[in-house]
Amino acid sequence: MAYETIITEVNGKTGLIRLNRPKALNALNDQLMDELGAALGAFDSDDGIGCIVITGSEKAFAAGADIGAMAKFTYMDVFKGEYITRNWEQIRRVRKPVIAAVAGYALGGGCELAMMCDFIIAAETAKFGQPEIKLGTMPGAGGTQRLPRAVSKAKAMDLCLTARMMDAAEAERAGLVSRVVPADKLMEEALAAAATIASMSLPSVMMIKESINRAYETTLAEGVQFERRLFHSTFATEDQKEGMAAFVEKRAPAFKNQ
Ligand code: CO8
Repeated sequence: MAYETIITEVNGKTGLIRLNRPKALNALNDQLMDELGAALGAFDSDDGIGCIVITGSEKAFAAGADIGAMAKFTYMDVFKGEYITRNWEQIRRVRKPVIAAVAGYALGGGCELAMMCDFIIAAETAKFGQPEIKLGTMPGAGGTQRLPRAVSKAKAMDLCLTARMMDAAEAERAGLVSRVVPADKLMEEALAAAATIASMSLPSVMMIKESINRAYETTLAEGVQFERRLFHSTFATEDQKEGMAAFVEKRAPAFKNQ
């Protein structure tokens, strides 16, 4: 499929998606979200891919939903048409890990998109914020829900109510991003992390992602039980036999993703 608002490439076993609306700082419109959903779905069902990276440009991961496109919408337009939300669920359905490599602005829907990924690696230039309040609206793709889970209620309130931006160092201290790297090392670092993940046993990778995400949806006792059942099921895989045999034999494992 030919895309107009994103660029996709395959880097070893990593599927790379670059948001590409540079003149609008990668503002997220329906076309971009549809193409992003299609690209994620294609990489997720490609046996040759073990991890996915989403990135933007040096200046912006994404500066939010496209304000120009939204400006004139009525309540019924957004309610009935499911403006921009229609393909967001596709991101949550991806079963392989998705890393957000963020440089520059990740604002509004851009911050929400980054938070829907499994973890965020940030360049020192990254700036995160939920400035929708300045537009007379509010976050609509998880900002008021995922941000407090990631950074605490206090910081989420501060960011959503004042619209101030948080730099990469503050985002790392707050737990929103897993690592901060120099801007010129961002893609190297993100692709190396993705390659490491893609070298592991894919069934284990998918089960770990599913299990960590379950922690946000259930009680501790239920979550631990869920984890235990998945842990047990890894003993039905060839990769568990191979991984443990390789350790005992002091050699590198050769996983078959089975
Ligand atoms: N939408 C559309 N166009 C944008 C957006 C945007 N979100 N952000 C920037 N642009 C455009 C600008 O209009 C400008 O275009 P042009 O050159 O044609 O005038 C171009 O990108 C460059 O932007 P600036 O000249 O403003 O660049 P600066 O470096 O001066 O400023 C900022 C950069 C600070 C990022 C500034 O552009 C800005 O504040 N942008 C808006 C940020 C914002 O408010 N984001 C939240 C949007 S609302 C939202 O995301 C709701 C999500 C809901 C999800 C789903 C709901 C159902």
